[in-house]
Amino acid sequence: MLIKLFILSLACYIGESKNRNVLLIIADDAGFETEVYNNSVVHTPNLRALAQRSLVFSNAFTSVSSCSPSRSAILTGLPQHQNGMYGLHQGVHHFNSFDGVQSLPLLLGEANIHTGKSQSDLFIFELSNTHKNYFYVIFFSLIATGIIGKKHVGPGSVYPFDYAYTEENNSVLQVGRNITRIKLLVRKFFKTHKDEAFERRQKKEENKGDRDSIKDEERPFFLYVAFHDTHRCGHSQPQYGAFCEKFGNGEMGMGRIPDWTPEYYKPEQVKVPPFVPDTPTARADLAAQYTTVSRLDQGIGLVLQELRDAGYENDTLVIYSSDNGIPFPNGRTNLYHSGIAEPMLVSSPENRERWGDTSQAFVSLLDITPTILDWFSIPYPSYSLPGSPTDPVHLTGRSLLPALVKEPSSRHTVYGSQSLHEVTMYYPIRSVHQGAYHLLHNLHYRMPFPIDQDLYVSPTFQDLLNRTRLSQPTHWFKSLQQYYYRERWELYDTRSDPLETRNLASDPSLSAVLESLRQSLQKWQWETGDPWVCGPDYVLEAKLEPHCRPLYNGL
Ligand SMILES: [Ca+2]
Repeated sequence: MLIKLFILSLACYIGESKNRNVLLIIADDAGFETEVYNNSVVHTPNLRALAQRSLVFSNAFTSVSSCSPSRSAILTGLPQHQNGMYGLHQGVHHFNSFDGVQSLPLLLGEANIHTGKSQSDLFIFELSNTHKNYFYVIFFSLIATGIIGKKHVGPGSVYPFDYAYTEENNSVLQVGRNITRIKLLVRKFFKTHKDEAFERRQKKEENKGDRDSIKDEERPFFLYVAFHDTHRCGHSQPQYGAFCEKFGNGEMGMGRIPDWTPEYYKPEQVKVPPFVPDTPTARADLAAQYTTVSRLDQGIGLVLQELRDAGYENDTLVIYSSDNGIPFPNGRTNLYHSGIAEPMLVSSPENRERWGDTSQAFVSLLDITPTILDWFSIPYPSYSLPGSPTDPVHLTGRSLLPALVKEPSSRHTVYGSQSLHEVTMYYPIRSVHQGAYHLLHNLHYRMPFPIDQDLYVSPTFQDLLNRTRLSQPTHWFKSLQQYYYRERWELYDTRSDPLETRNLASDPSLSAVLESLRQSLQKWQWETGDPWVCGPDYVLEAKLEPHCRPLYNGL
């Protein structure tokens, strides 16, 4: 009888949620290998279906081309130099955001406090014993937060989630690549969410006896599904192939992911991005990546089906993007276009006007936090951080919600900021991309550009190294020497030169453009409390009135 009642109550919830929810799906190192961005080879029907319900951004960029820094920027709206996550979080790299950072999960989790809506989310019940009544006050955050997959940020106090299945308490392969497990974890999140609402409704009925006051006990939710696909895996689990494309494919020793139908591609089929060497080795590498894309795409399909089955599809803002460029030379860890351009789909059930459209607006992953706060109508709090202790932090990103209604006319600029990837990879770069022009400032340009361990052992990079060493044709658009040693200022006209091969920084006809971009970049650096704002030829004296003092070091 009780079970029947429970099922009946749950059934009542399905389809009647009145909340606004968010599902944020972030892929790992994924790029434009999808039908959504006109790759006609790789088969991604689930992303294509999501795109039909989304505004598709063709000029979306990460502010930093490295995992943890990018994930921290996604979850805080602050660039890495401002939130403190200068490099990778795990192992010896050991980077963390500043303790005082007000991240998205923190703001959503404490939304009752910040919005003053505590009355909607606090209930009191009393238990009597023989002597006196005890009053228990139970606080629930206004918005339930969940993470499934790769977290890769810290400290835990800055990035708290109510429901967490990540590499911190599970195998990252299981929670980030096993799409059946991910599906079941999403299902469990929704069930836990509904069960909690059911319990709250019951408690209110028991303790208040006022049926009219029982409205919607279900909290809104923010669910962050962070796939580990399509990251490489030759560095960490080489037994599963260069992209873990064999993990769970059913072959001997690979295990089997029941919901995954692997799709295989021949090296001669793949579309080689123009910044990747066109060699048999790189093609085989890309074919493996495509197989992993099929797992990501099918995983996204499963997650969206769970959302639909739980009755949330028409109440949930869905955002899909990736954290950084694809793990090929000139991609991840670079602020070149190939390292920062990201897929970005935003699907709002409330704004269907532009479903299936493409936006040319320049948008940033720094816009994700303001977008989600806007969706939940939560204001950004006033506080300061170590980079600018006397100035309150403000978000330089902007909500994407207005773009879902009308193509914006004022989005032409995005900024980039990279400091490290691995702890040994110090190579600070700042950049601004405005309309056709992309300006990069390589602060320590006299050092060789560093290479991460994961890329180093990749088939494509090993092939490039060997061909260079043996003086064979590399079939790459630049030499390794050019890749390692860069000019201090790089200015590209990305419309006439999308591959960014002709540095126009010393072109006298563009001196006004260069100066204007330098000023914009520096203004953003000051606004975001960038400790690198004066480098490499000046020193930031930050006390009292922060300003740059000259070093006379000849730069
Ligand atoms: Ca990544």
